[in-house]
Amino acid sequence: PKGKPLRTPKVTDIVVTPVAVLDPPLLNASGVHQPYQLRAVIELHTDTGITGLGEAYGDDPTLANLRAAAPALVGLSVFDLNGLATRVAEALGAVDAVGMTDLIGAASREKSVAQTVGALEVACYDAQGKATGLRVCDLLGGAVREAVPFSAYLFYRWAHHPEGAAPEGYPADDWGAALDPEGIVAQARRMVDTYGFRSLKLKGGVFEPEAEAEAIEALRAAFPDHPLRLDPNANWSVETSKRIAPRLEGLLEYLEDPTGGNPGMAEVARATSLPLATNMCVTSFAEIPEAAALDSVKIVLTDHHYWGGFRASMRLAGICETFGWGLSMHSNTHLGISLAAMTHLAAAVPGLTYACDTHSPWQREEVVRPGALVWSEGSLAVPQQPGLGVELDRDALERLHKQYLDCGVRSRDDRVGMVLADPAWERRTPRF
Ligand code: GKR
Ligand code: MG
Repeated sequence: PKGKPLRTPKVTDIVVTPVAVLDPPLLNASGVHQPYQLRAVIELHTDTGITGLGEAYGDDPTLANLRAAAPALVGLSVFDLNGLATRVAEALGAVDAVGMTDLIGAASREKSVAQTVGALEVACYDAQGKATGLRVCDLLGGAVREAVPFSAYLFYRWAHHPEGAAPEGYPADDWGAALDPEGIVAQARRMVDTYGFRSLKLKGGVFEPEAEAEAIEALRAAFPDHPLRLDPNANWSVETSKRIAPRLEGLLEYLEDPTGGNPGMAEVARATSLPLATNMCVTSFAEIPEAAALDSVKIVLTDHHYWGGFRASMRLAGICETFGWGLSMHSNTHLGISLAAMTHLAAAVPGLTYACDTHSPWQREEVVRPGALVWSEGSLAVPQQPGLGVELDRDALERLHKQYLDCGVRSRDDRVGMVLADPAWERRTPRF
């Protein structure tokens, strides 16, 4: 009835279910993707019967942090996000710094707390939306765009996982290998034809930088009007970056993390007119002052999974605006709950003007029911249902959890497959 105050849902229980999903052998600076990627599905139950959904990494340290924080949230209103942050920080106390991958900067205690807050905050927002009938993007201040553009995430890759990496009968996908410019152009063609992507991002740091520059030139010839990006994941030295960057000028909308650390990035920035972007040297608020002082980057990639959630990403957006930096969005292998979260966030941040990254085209398994996230012209329309607008597929959750139990993978380690393929392989930072 009119005037009746909203009964704010309070947390009664949080269930964290790890799942494993099939993943192809995508190559990067750290090695090669394992046959299974791990994710955690979060169900935040409340005393009104509403359940909020969230998704996080599914490696052991992330699960441990989520499970350590969960009991401290019982009784918390899903609208009390400051309370959420305080309770998680207290519950995690002297938590160790954990990093899922060395491709998103150094691990720190601050980031471990931020990752845990971020995962649980998404579930709180989903519950808020379900309680109020509003979409998450509306709770975040309103959609400034109803269609969110994403980029095609191109990877050098093998057709199959190396022998010994995957169990017998493991189903390969039908993308085949992509190990040279022709392979990358063919991959891009399929992505563009299937999804309608505009921006094309090549994951680099795998082969000699000259070979990767050739792939970018081949993409430019095949797609004269598509914005291009290259991301060597800091696998180039400063000298190599300074040698290669001029060749890429006029070809890229941005060069992402050619080299590691703000001082090195600043030196490269002084040597090229290319704007430098990062999800490696600015990955927490603590790293911003150095980047600003050194003028190391022009674009920062946000990611609600490790920046600390939607509100932290919006704070980052404000800081980027202050410094005149652009904002883009980083991705790791993810499922539909995270894709919905990324879409709502990108819809609600005016300054997020670059197409967001997504690993979606590489994903063959899903935990949400189909229909909520539909690709059109490289974009996703923001789901219309309250909250995140996605529904959990319980059968899929059960199946993917069983796959988790059976597969034996408990943390991300891209070295494993690489060493199986080449026992002499070593991670070197930078390699080139
Ligand atoms: O999935 O291999 C991958 C990516 O390399 C990922 O781990 C990175 O964190 O996408 C990321 C990036 O932009 O650096
Ligand atoms: Mg990157």
